[in-house]
Amino acid sequence: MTTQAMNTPMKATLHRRDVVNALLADRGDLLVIAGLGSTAWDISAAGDHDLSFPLWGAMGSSVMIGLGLALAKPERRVLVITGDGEMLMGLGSLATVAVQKPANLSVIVIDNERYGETGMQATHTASGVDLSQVAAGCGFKQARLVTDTNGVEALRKMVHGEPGPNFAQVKVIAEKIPLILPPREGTLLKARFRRALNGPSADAQ
Ligand SMILES: Cc1ncc(C[n+]2csc(CCOP(=O)(O)OP(=O)(O)O)c2C)c(N)n1
Ligand SMILES: [Mg+2]
Repeated sequence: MTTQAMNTPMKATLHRRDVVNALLADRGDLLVIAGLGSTAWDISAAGDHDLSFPLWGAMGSSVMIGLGLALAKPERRVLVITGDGEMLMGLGSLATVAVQKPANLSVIVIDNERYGETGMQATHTASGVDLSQVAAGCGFKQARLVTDTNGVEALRKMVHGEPGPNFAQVKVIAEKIPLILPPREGTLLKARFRRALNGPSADAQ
């Protein structure tokens, strides 16, 4: 288990769109779930994709959805990208993932220390709650705190190949950026994801 403790407050330097673009470059057949709000816009800005499932609601559930997918498709790599607010709402899911031990699942929290989507109110990570330590304490195989581009590059390797469950909290600048919306319709998002994953026969299910 590797952890990097955050002992002193630091000023974030990473831009969230750069982080997500880097993480999703050459994504191959990676399955991607995004939490509601800004991370859903971020993965859309990186390029809408049939194997992306951006949540429009269900706050606090992204990790559980990723866990179900990872258990159902153990031969595929699964990435959950979500916000600190969304993660804080579903903290218990980290314990469940650690108990289930899906080796193919990575969870990456884009941590702007704000509920960005609803007006930049401070979240508990702004007061020092360290999500990577929570994940480590639950029993994730890896739990990292990432603050620079080298760390982001290393995450690509983690997401695509390193045995998990893996967790990373990436500190990003709290900035308002243009919305890039994915398709709005849940039925469409579900159907295209299932078809891309399971082939045309998925339509009948
Ligand atoms: C149950 C529930 N509570 C509150 C909201 C309103 N809401 C939508 S997005 C969001 C903030 C998300 O913050 P975070 O996950 O940190 O994402 P950010 O936009 O900061 O990247 C909130 C409070 C909601 N959609 N559902
Ligand atoms: Mg946030």
